[in-house]
Amino acid sequence: MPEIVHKPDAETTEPQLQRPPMYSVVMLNDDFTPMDFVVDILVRYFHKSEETANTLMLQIHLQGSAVCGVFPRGIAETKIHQVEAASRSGGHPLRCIMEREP
Ligand code: NFA
Repeated sequence: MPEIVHKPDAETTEPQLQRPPMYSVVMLNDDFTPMDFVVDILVRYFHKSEETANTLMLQIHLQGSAVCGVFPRGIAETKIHQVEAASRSGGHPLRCIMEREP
């Protein structure tokens, strides 16, 4: 009976030299967006607990900005779009930027 010898797949034998570039989504403070609205955004789009969202919102308020999450480029772009679309719908100027990680 002929023996079937499986050749290992390239992806399991080749060293992985590159990871996808990652981007921080940074939320910016402003003087107008209500604190409760920011907390709701952090819970809905960044999956923070109510308590973590409150702490993060205060950090943005007091320090000017904070990282809400780190994602591959397409996911980071989508988060920013979702946050800004929800904010404009609510009549608020809340903004996020993305920063490439080292
Ligand atoms: N600075 C805003 C206020 O006093 C609250 C805020 C927090 C806005 C975080 C944007 C980001 N209502």
